[in-house]
Amino acid sequence: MTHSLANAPLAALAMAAVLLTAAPDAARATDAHAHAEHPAAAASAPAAVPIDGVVRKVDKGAGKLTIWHGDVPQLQMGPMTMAFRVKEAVWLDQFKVGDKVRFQYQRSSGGLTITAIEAVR
Ligand SMILES: [Cu+2]
Repeated sequence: MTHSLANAPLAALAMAAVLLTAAPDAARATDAHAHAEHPAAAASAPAAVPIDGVVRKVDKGAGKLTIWHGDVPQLQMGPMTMAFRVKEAVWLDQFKVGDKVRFQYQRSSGGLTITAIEAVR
């Protein structure tokens, strides 16, 4: 069967390509958290980790909430302030500067988007 012989190297090449593409993300995930670029760990894993934070800014024009959060070991993040898009625009009205919140976010090509958020007392 010449077919299987010809296909085997192709499959190997495809596998290598997948590994090569995946490698940079995997490498970055082990890096210490850099403030400028959010950790790849948050991108590759569905960010279902609830994060406690405090609203620092509400930007209705940009449709963004800026939130400070403390240490999040699961996402390899130390305390920092981050700006997020919001899944529901109404959240920009519901939350104000100084509110304590618990939220979850996802990373996509459009940036970081809060997918769930609730007030915390
Ligand atoms: Cu962060």
